[in-house]
Amino acid sequence: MTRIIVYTTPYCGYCRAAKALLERKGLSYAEIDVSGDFAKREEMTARAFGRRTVPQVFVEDRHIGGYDELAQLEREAKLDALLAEIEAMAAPVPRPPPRTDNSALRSFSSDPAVPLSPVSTPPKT
Ligand SMILES: N[C@@H](CCC(=O)N[C@@H](CS)C(=O)NCC(=O)O)C(=O)O
Repeated sequence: MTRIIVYTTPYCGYCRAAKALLERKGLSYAEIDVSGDFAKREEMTARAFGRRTVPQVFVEDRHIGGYDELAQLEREAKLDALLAEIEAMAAPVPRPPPRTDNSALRSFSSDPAVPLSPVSTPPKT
C-alpha cells in the first residue's frame, strides 16, 4: 500500500480540500498537523523544497505539492498512474522462496573421507 502523507493545519480550507479529494478516491493517508510545531513545519518545508504553505502532499518520498497540484493531477487523470508508478518503485524486490531442505549446507560440509591438503607456504627468499 502506498504511503501518502499530508502536512496540514486545522482551519485550512486547502487542507480540507486535499483530504476530501484523497478520501473521495478511497485513498488512506497519514496526517501531520504542523500547527504550533516548529520542527514538523521545518521538516515539511525541507521536504517540500522550501514551500511553507499547507497542505503539502507526499507519496512515499515523492513531493506532490499543495492542493492545487494534487487537484490538477486528478483533473488530468494522472494521479492514479502516478500512484501506481510510485507504488511499483517502492515494492520490495521479490526474493526466492526459502529452502525447505538443507542440501546446500550439506554440500559445503567437510567430508572426513577427503583429507585436507596442507597449506603451502611461499619459499623463503
Ligand atoms: N496554492 C496552495 C495554497 C495553500 C495555502 O494558501 N494555504 C494556506 C492555508 S489554507 C497557508 O498555508 N497559508 C500560510 C500559512 O498558514 O503559513 C495550495 O493549493 O495548496
